[in-house]
Amino acid sequence: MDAFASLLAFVACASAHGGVLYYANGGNWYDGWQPYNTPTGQTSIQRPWSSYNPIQDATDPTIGCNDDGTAGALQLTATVAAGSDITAYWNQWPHPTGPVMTYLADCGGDCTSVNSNTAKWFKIQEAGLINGTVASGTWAAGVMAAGNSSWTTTIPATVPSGNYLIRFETIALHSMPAQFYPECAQIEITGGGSLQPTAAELVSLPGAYSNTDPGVNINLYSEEATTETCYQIPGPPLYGSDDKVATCGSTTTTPPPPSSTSSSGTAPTSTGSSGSSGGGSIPQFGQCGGTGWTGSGSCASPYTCQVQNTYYSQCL
Ligand SMILES: *[C@@H]1O[C@H](CO)[C@@H](O)[C@H](O)[C@H]1NC(C)=O
Ligand SMILES: *[C@@H]1O[C@H](CO)[C@@H](O)[C@H](O)[C@H]1NC(C)=O
Ligand SMILES: [Cu+2]
Repeated sequence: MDAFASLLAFVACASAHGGVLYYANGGNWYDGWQPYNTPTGQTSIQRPWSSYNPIQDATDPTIGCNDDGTAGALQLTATVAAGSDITAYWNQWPHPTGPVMTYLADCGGDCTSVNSNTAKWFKIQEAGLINGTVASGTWAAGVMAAGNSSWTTTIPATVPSGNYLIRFETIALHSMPAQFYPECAQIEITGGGSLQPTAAELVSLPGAYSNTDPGVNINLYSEEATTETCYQIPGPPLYGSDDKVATCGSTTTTPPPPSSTSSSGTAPTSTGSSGSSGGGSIPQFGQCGGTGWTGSGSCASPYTCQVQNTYYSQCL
């Protein structure tokens, strides 16, 4: 291949993958990291990342934040209210098949000195197969691609205030091995609650995923995929959840059984209008209920408020 052809191949390859370029929260707009500009002088809330290319090993040392784990030279931190929405804007997202997840890790102080490979992560949002079959259904990554290549997550109102790394991730399943696209930013959460993640909810990255996880080692073109409607999202149980919830399309998302012991008598302050139909304004994947949730309204049509766990209901 001559130099020009290999340059073309490089450009085509780069444009076929991606990463987060901007964030928005509470009316503020934050530049992300620009991997193909010089790092010198770049200020961003995002942790520097070097490549649009995917990570294709679930145990890769860069799977935490698509980097060596360290902060940028001029690293910024965004102040984000608990209970507010934060949106990550990716480049034109080309891979519509796979889950989207969001994690937090408490830095225990300023995140800038924290290596993400030593962080303990908990998952605050996840969406996998939205409807249909593994072979031909709609996936969260497809919703992201169709939604201006952006993904919005509500910072749970129950999360304690403090400095956190936030990690948006999508896993592209169109080829094998699966392609991981993790992206991290530094935030300070204010006005938070008092619900610490449990030991079972806290994981390391690398550590939380294995190449044999059913949600990682998956062939979308197999015979079974044409009838399979469940997909097991990799990683730990969702924050506030006692059990892992399989996503089998929105119609079969099953809430964990009510636990009289874990709620210790305190009824959730709001559970949203579980199962009731749209008409409101909360978008797909937006929070619509759960302990400590103080928002109002109902899901935008055609979504319904589905209980994920005691602490979190979302519009699906
Ligand atoms: C599947 O979900 C997508 C995204 O929410 C939606 O646009 C589509 O109409 C749904 N398809 C079916 C068959 O329900
Ligand atoms: C779509 O995303 C871009 C950033 O990639 C942003 O500048 C633009 O405002 C977004 N458009 C809408 C309608 O949200
Ligand atoms: Cu790609």
